[in-house]
Amino acid sequence: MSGSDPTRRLLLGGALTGAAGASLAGCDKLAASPAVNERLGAAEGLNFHVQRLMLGRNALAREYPPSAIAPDFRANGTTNPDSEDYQQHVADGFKAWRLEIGGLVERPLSLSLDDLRQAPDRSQITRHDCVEGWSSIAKWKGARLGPLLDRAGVKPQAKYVAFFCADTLELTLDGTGDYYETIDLADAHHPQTLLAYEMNDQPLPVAHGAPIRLRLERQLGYKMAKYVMRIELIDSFAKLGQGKGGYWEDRGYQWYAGI
Ligand SMILES: Nc1nc2c(c(=O)[nH]1)N[C@H]1C(S)=C(S)[C@@H](COP(=O)(O)O)O[C@H]1N2
Ligand SMILES: [Mo]
Repeated sequence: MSGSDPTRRLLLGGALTGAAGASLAGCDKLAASPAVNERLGAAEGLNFHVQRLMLGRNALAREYPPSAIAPDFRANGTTNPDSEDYQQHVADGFKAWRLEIGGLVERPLSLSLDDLRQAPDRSQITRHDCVEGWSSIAKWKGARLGPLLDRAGVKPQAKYVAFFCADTLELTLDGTGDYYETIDLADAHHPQTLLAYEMNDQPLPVAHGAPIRLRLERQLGYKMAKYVMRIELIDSFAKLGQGKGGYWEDRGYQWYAGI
Protein backbone atom coordinates (compact mmCIF):
# COMPACT_ATOMS: atom_id res chain seq x y z
CA MET A 1 0.00 0.00 0.00
CA SER A 2 1.97 2.96 -1.21
CA GLY A 3 1.74 6.34 0.42
CA SER A 4 0.69 4.99 3.78
CA ASP A 5 2.15 6.07 7.03
CA PRO A 6 4.63 3.37 8.07
CA THR A 7 3.89 3.81 11.78
CA ARG A 8 0.22 3.20 11.31
CA ARG A 9 0.76 0.42 8.82
CA LEU A 10 3.02 -1.34 11.27
CA LEU A 11 0.45 -1.05 14.01
CA LEU A 12 -2.37 -2.24 11.84
CA GLY A 13 -0.27 -5.01 10.42
CA GLY A 14 0.89 -6.19 13.79
CA ALA A 15 -2.06 -5.52 16.01
CA LEU A 16 -5.09 -5.58 13.81
CA THR A 17 -4.70 -7.39 10.51
CA GLY A 18 -5.86 -10.63 12.08
CA ALA A 19 -8.53 -8.98 14.15
CA ALA A 20 -10.98 -8.41 11.31
CA GLY A 21 -11.20 -12.11 10.69
CA ALA A 22 -10.94 -13.09 14.33
CA SER A 23 -13.82 -13.93 16.59
CA LEU A 24 -15.66 -11.11 18.28
CA ALA A 25 -14.34 -12.33 21.59
CA GLY A 26 -10.88 -11.68 20.21
CA CYS A 27 -11.87 -8.21 19.01
CA ASP A 28 -13.39 -7.37 22.36
CA LYS A 29 -10.23 -8.41 24.13
CA LEU A 30 -8.21 -6.27 21.76
CA ALA A 31 -10.46 -3.26 22.23
CA ALA A 32 -10.40 -3.77 25.98
CA SER A 33 -6.61 -3.48 26.18
CA PRO A 34 -5.76 0.10 27.21
CA ALA A 35 -2.26 -0.23 25.74
CA VAL A 36 -3.62 -1.04 22.29
CA ASN A 37 -6.19 1.74 22.43
CA GLU A 38 -3.57 4.23 23.46
CA ARG A 39 -1.21 3.22 20.66
CA LEU A 40 -4.03 3.34 18.13
CA GLY A 41 -5.06 6.76 19.36
CA ALA A 42 -1.54 8.13 19.00
CA ALA A 43 -1.05 6.62 15.55
CA GLU A 44 -4.41 7.90 14.38
CA GLY A 45 -3.56 11.47 15.37
CA LEU A 46 -0.22 11.21 13.64
CA ASN A 47 -1.69 9.77 10.47
CA PHE A 48 -4.48 12.35 10.31
CA HIS A 49 -2.14 15.29 10.76
CA VAL A 50 0.58 14.01 8.45
CA GLN A 51 -1.92 13.45 5.66
CA ARG A 52 -3.58 16.82 6.17
CA LEU A 53 -0.26 18.69 6.22
CA MET A 54 1.49 16.93 3.39
CA LEU A 55 -1.31 16.22 0.96
CA GLY A 56 -4.20 18.42 1.93
CA ARG A 57 -7.66 17.02 2.45
CA ASN A 58 -8.66 17.76 -1.13
CA ALA A 59 -5.87 15.87 -2.89
CA LEU A 60 -7.29 13.21 -5.17
CA ALA A 61 -6.69 9.52 -4.66
CA ARG A 62 -4.83 7.94 -7.56
CA GLU A 63 -6.97 6.88 -10.50
CA TYR A 64 -6.17 4.01 -12.88
CA PRO A 65 -6.73 3.12 -16.55
CA PRO A 66 -9.55 0.67 -17.46
CA SER A 67 -6.94 -2.03 -18.09
CA ALA A 68 -6.20 -2.08 -14.34
CA ILE A 69 -9.75 -3.11 -13.34
CA ALA A 70 -9.68 -6.40 -11.41
CA PRO A 71 -11.75 -9.24 -12.88
CA ASP A 72 -12.26 -10.71 -9.41
CA PHE A 73 -12.93 -7.85 -6.96
CA ARG A 74 -13.64 -9.52 -3.67
CA ALA A 75 -16.83 -8.95 -1.69
CA ASN A 76 -16.15 -8.57 2.02
CA GLY A 77 -18.11 -8.42 5.26
CA THR A 78 -21.84 -8.62 4.63
CA THR A 79 -22.59 -9.81 1.10
CA ASN A 80 -26.38 -10.16 1.31
CA PRO A 81 -28.25 -8.49 4.19
CA ASP A 82 -30.87 -10.89 5.49
CA SER A 83 -33.43 -8.38 6.79
CA GLU A 84 -36.92 -8.82 5.37
CA ASP A 85 -37.05 -5.16 4.39
CA TYR A 86 -33.85 -5.37 2.41
CA GLN A 87 -34.82 -8.61 0.66
CA GLN A 88 -38.12 -6.97 -0.32
CA HIS A 89 -36.17 -4.14 -1.96
CA VAL A 90 -34.00 -6.63 -3.85
CA ALA A 91 -37.11 -8.48 -5.03
CA ASP A 92 -38.68 -5.34 -6.54
CA GLY A 93 -35.44 -3.95 -7.98
CA PHE A 94 -35.24 -1.13 -5.38
CA LYS A 95 -38.24 0.65 -7.00
CA ALA A 96 -39.76 1.59 -3.63
CA TRP A 97 -36.39 2.22 -1.99
CA ARG A 98 -35.64 5.75 -0.81
CA LEU A 99 -32.51 7.28 0.62
CA GLU A 100 -33.33 9.62 3.47
CA ILE A 101 -30.99 12.52 4.14
CA GLY A 102 -31.91 14.15 7.43
CA GLY A 103 -30.67 15.29 10.81
CA LEU A 104 -29.06 18.73 10.93
CA VAL A 105 -30.26 19.93 7.52
CA GLU A 106 -32.61 22.70 6.39
CA ARG A 107 -34.46 20.53 3.85
CA PRO A 108 -34.59 16.77 4.55
CA LEU A 109 -34.45 14.78 1.30
CA SER A 110 -36.04 11.49 0.31
CA LEU A 111 -34.40 10.30 -2.90
CA SER A 112 -35.22 7.41 -5.21
CA LEU A 113 -32.50 5.59 -7.12
CA ASP A 114 -33.57 7.55 -10.22
CA ASP A 115 -33.22 10.83 -8.30
CA LEU A 116 -29.68 9.80 -7.39
CA ARG A 117 -28.90 8.86 -10.99
CA GLN A 118 -29.94 12.36 -12.06
CA ALA A 119 -27.80 14.11 -9.46
CA PRO A 120 -24.31 15.48 -10.28
CA ASP A 121 -22.14 12.40 -10.77
CA ARG A 122 -18.57 11.24 -11.13
CA SER A 123 -16.86 8.09 -12.41
CA GLN A 124 -13.49 6.92 -11.14
CA ILE A 125 -11.24 3.90 -11.32
CA THR A 126 -9.63 3.49 -7.92
CA ARG A 127 -7.98 0.96 -5.66
CA HIS A 128 -9.86 -0.33 -2.64
CA ASP A 129 -7.59 -1.22 0.29
CA CYS A 130 -8.98 -3.47 3.00
CA VAL A 131 -7.36 -3.45 6.42
CA GLU A 132 -7.19 -7.25 6.18
CA GLY A 133 -4.43 -6.85 3.62
CA TRP A 134 -6.01 -7.14 0.16
CA SER A 135 -6.55 -4.51 -2.54
CA SER A 136 -8.62 -4.45 -5.72
CA ILE A 137 -9.24 -1.94 -8.48
CA ALA A 138 -12.71 -1.16 -9.83
CA LYS A 139 -14.60 1.55 -11.67
CA TRP A 140 -17.23 3.32 -9.62
CA LYS A 141 -19.96 5.72 -10.71
CA GLY A 142 -22.22 7.57 -8.34
CA ALA A 143 -23.78 10.77 -7.11
CA ARG A 144 -21.27 13.14 -5.54
CA LEU A 145 -22.13 13.51 -1.88
CA GLY A 146 -21.13 17.20 -1.65
CA PRO A 147 -23.78 18.60 -4.02
CA LEU A 148 -26.48 16.43 -2.38
CA LEU A 149 -25.59 17.87 1.02
CA ASP A 150 -25.71 21.37 -0.46
CA ARG A 151 -29.19 20.59 -1.75
CA ALA A 152 -30.27 19.49 1.72
CA GLY A 153 -28.68 22.59 3.30
CA VAL A 154 -26.29 21.53 6.04
CA LYS A 155 -26.91 23.45 9.28
CA PRO A 156 -23.88 25.24 10.77
CA GLN A 157 -23.76 23.03 13.87
CA ALA A 158 -23.37 19.82 11.80
CA LYS A 159 -19.88 18.27 11.96
CA TYR A 160 -20.25 14.71 10.65
CA VAL A 161 -22.20 12.66 8.16
CA ALA A 162 -23.51 9.34 9.47
CA PHE A 163 -24.40 6.43 7.18
CA PHE A 164 -26.83 3.79 8.43
CA CYS A 165 -26.81 0.45 6.63
CA ALA A 166 -29.27 -2.38 6.07
CA ASP A 167 -27.10 -5.07 7.62
CA THR A 168 -26.32 -6.32 11.07
CA LEU A 169 -22.87 -7.79 10.70
CA GLU A 170 -22.51 -9.57 14.00
CA LEU A 171 -24.41 -9.19 17.23
CA THR A 172 -22.36 -8.26 20.22
CA LEU A 173 -23.06 -8.75 23.91
CA ASP A 174 -25.05 -5.53 24.13
CA GLY A 175 -27.24 -6.60 21.21
CA THR A 176 -25.94 -4.01 18.72
CA GLY A 177 -24.10 -4.78 15.52
CA ASP A 178 -25.83 -2.63 12.94
CA TYR A 179 -23.24 -1.46 10.41
CA TYR A 180 -22.81 2.30 10.40
CA GLU A 181 -20.08 4.79 9.60
CA THR A 182 -19.29 8.47 10.07
CA ILE A 183 -17.08 10.89 8.14
CA ASP A 184 -16.40 14.60 8.57
CA LEU A 185 -17.66 17.36 6.27
CA ALA A 186 -14.27 17.86 4.58
CA ASP A 187 -14.35 14.24 3.40
CA ALA A 188 -18.04 14.50 2.53
CA HIS A 189 -17.26 17.35 0.12
CA HIS A 190 -14.17 15.71 -1.40
CA PRO A 191 -14.74 15.40 -5.18
CA GLN A 192 -14.21 11.60 -5.15
CA THR A 193 -16.69 10.98 -2.33
CA LEU A 194 -19.62 9.22 -4.00
CA LEU A 195 -22.83 7.41 -3.28
CA ALA A 196 -21.96 4.77 -5.86
CA TYR A 197 -24.77 3.03 -7.75
CA GLU A 198 -22.59 1.46 -10.47
CA MET A 199 -19.56 -0.81 -10.33
CA ASN A 200 -17.67 -1.56 -13.54
CA ASP A 201 -20.49 -0.04 -15.64
CA GLN A 202 -23.17 -2.31 -14.12
CA PRO A 203 -25.76 -1.57 -11.42
CA LEU A 204 -24.01 -2.08 -8.07
CA PRO A 205 -24.35 -5.81 -7.21
CA VAL A 206 -25.91 -6.86 -3.91
CA ALA A 207 -22.59 -8.35 -2.79
CA HIS A 208 -20.96 -4.92 -3.09
CA GLY A 209 -23.69 -2.86 -1.40
CA ALA A 210 -26.75 -2.40 -3.65
CA PRO A 211 -28.41 -0.09 -4.22
CA ILE A 212 -25.73 2.37 -3.05
CA ARG A 213 -22.45 2.29 -1.16
CA LEU A 214 -20.11 5.01 -0.05
CA ARG A 215 -16.85 5.53 -1.95
CA LEU A 216 -14.33 7.46 0.11
CA GLU A 217 -11.13 6.93 -1.80
CA ARG A 218 -8.63 8.37 0.66
CA GLN A 219 -9.52 5.93 3.42
CA LEU A 220 -9.56 2.19 4.08
CA GLY A 221 -12.34 -0.14 2.97
CA TYR A 222 -14.25 -0.43 6.22
CA LYS A 223 -15.18 3.27 6.03
CA MET A 224 -17.05 2.67 2.76
CA ALA A 225 -20.48 1.72 4.03
CA LYS A 226 -22.47 -0.62 1.79
CA TYR A 227 -26.31 -0.90 1.75
CA VAL A 228 -26.73 2.75 2.83
CA MET A 229 -30.38 3.36 3.76
CA ARG A 230 -30.25 6.61 5.67
CA ILE A 231 -27.86 9.54 5.99
CA GLU A 232 -27.91 11.91 8.92
CA LEU A 233 -26.02 15.12 9.57
CA ILE A 234 -24.92 15.12 13.21
CA ASP A 235 -22.80 17.21 15.56
CA SER A 236 -21.34 14.25 17.48
CA PHE A 237 -21.17 10.47 17.12
CA ALA A 238 -20.85 9.84 20.87
CA LYS A 239 -24.38 8.42 21.09
CA LEU A 240 -24.21 6.14 18.03
CA GLY A 241 -23.30 2.49 18.59
CA GLN A 242 -20.49 2.36 21.15
CA GLY A 243 -19.56 5.97 20.45
CA LYS A 244 -16.41 5.51 18.35
CA GLY A 245 -17.91 6.55 15.01
CA GLY A 246 -18.45 3.27 13.20
CA TYR A 247 -19.03 -0.47 13.38
CA TRP A 248 -15.32 -1.35 13.18
CA GLU A 249 -14.22 1.73 15.11
CA ASP A 250 -16.38 0.44 17.99
CA ARG A 251 -14.30 -2.75 17.76
CA GLY A 252 -10.89 -1.06 17.93
CA TYR A 253 -10.15 0.31 14.46
CA GLN A 254 -9.25 3.95 14.01
CA TRP A 255 -11.88 6.49 13.01
CA TYR A 256 -9.65 8.26 10.48
CA ALA A 257 -8.35 5.43 8.31
CA GLY A 258 -6.36 7.49 5.83
CA ILE A 259 -4.26 5.88 3.11
N1 LIG B 1 -22.79 -2.26 5.39
C1 LIG B 1 -21.54 -2.76 5.33
N2 LIG B 1 -20.58 -2.00 4.77
C2 LIG B 1 -19.31 -2.46 4.69
C3 LIG B 1 -18.95 -3.73 5.21
C4 LIG B 1 -19.99 -4.52 5.79
O1 LIG B 1 -19.78 -5.65 6.25
N3 LIG B 1 -21.28 -3.99 5.82
N4 LIG B 1 -17.63 -4.15 5.14
C5 LIG B 1 -16.60 -3.12 4.95
C6 LIG B 1 -15.28 -3.63 4.59
S1 LIG B 1 -14.29 -4.17 5.85
C7 LIG B 1 -14.81 -3.55 3.33
S2 LIG B 1 -13.22 -3.99 2.92
C8 LIG B 1 -15.68 -3.14 2.22
C9 LIG B 1 -15.84 -4.32 1.26
O2 LIG B 1 -16.48 -3.89 0.11
P1 LIG B 1 -16.70 -4.95 -1.04
O3 LIG B 1 -17.65 -5.99 -0.53
O4 LIG B 1 -17.22 -4.20 -2.20
O5 LIG B 1 -15.34 -5.57 -1.31
O6 LIG B 1 -16.97 -2.74 2.63
C10 LIG B 1 -17.03 -2.11 3.88
N5 LIG B 1 -18.38 -1.66 4.10
MO1 LIG C 1 -12.21 -4.24 4.96
